[in-house]
Amino acid sequence: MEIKKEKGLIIALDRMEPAVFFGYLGWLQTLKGNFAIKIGRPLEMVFAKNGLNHPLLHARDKLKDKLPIIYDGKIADIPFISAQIAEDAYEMGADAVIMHGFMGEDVVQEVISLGKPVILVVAMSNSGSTEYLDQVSKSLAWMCNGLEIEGIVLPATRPVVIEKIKELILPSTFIISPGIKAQGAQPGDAIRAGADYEVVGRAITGANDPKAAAEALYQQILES
Ligand code: O7M
Repeated sequence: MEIKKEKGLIIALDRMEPAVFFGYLGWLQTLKGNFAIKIGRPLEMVFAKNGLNHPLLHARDKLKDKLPIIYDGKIADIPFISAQIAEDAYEMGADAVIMHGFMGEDVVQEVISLGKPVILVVAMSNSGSTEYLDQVSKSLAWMCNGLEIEGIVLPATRPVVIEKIKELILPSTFIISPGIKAQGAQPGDAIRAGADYEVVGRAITGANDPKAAAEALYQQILES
């Protein structure tokens, strides 16, 4: 499914027991609004460890045409390998893949040549992002403008970075922003700074009622 450029919530399905994930696949189908899910290495590891099929395959079975499925491999390898990883993710049901840009335009171009949506990491939510990655964030944003990048990742923990980079990107590029609650930002912080989506993991997966937590966060996003 297409990831729209409008306010929404991306639920990060990180490390959790397979049975819990299967439960999520049930209630995720019933969400009303602009939601997406993100699956990456933590869940891949859990499923492999338990001898199960890749979580993307399970997500595709239950959620295809219900909400976008994003593969967060934070891909960063040579062009040949990066494109292979992305290709497998798309084949297993990913509607978009997340990759790094610091490897250079050749890698990004090779993944884009698969003809499917790509989201590029431009700055990250951890404080260490300022040591190296932030120093090339502007260049990464400019690179996106010359390529068919659908969306970029910017930190909710540093809204000023969202404001500054947003000025440099094409109006059609969506911004997804993690760092809410568990990492210190408040719901709505990133949206007010110009992000389209907030990405939330533990504040949902650690809640007593994850579905209610997701719906409440989504409401806060809409009101921001
Ligand atoms: O809400 P949390 O802190 O439990 O989870 C945040 C999720 O966002 C988790 O899946 C991280 O891998 C991801 N993330 C960050 O926390 N910071 C970043 O800078 C980038 C990401 C991310 O999703 O990158 C694509």
